[in-house]
Amino acid sequence: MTLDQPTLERLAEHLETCQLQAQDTPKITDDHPEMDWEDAYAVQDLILARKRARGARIVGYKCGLTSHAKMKQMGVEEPVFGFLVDEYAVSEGASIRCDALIHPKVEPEIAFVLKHELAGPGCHVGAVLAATDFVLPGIEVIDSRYRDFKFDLKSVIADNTSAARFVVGGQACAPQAIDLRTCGVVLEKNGLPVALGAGAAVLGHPAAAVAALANHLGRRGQKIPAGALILSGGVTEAVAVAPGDHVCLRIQDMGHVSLRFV
Ligand code: OOG
Ligand code: MG
Repeated sequence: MTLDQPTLERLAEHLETCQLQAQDTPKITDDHPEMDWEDAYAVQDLILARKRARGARIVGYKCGLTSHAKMKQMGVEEPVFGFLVDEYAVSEGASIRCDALIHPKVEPEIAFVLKHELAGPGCHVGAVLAATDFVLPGIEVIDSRYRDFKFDLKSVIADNTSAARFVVGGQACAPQAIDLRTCGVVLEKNGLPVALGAGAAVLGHPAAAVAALANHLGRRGQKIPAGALILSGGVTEAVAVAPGDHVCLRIQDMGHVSLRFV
């Protein structure tokens, strides 16, 4: 840790206020170049603490920058992890107000729901599949609080990895019933396919992203609890959306889920 507690708390307040007021900010490492990884996750934890103090409930976790398409799009090389709270969840087919967001983008993801807890270190794809109750399609709406989505890894971790909204839906499937590597992923905007991929784009197998999350939490003395929902990371690059857009994610053998932006 290089930053003191008052600075960490000030940064958490600043980033969460930017989220709640839909205002952008320069990346925080501009003013704090000495910030380290622990500081970055400490700011994220303090944002979660602020939300919990107002009654928010944690519903799960997200993995980010787990595909080459996303790493290339954002110019970074390592996965990052964030939390999901109930205020981010929207229902299938919901209309999302763009005026509550800065510059939203959508990502096609495979969501996991666990029936057993997962603990790292040493968590692997097999352990994830054994602990998974079902998988289902999920659209993540990301909205970096940083101007023009320009950030480095530490800044984006502090900003809870751009988390803003998510929806899951379609067909819940047992993980053994589907080949999560070869399943086709089609993201449509206004009826046209705008991004295409397959599950293997995410670290070779989306369950590997969940294992990486369990190992990350294990290093911090935490586990993924039973019942948690995990977004395993965008399969393709993220696609910008604007009022009037309708977005539909189709995943082979897993049905579809959609959202509207107003
Ligand atoms: C960071 C969040 C990335 C994903 O699925 O890769 C992410 C960002 O690109 O703003 O959620
Ligand atoms: Mg994502």
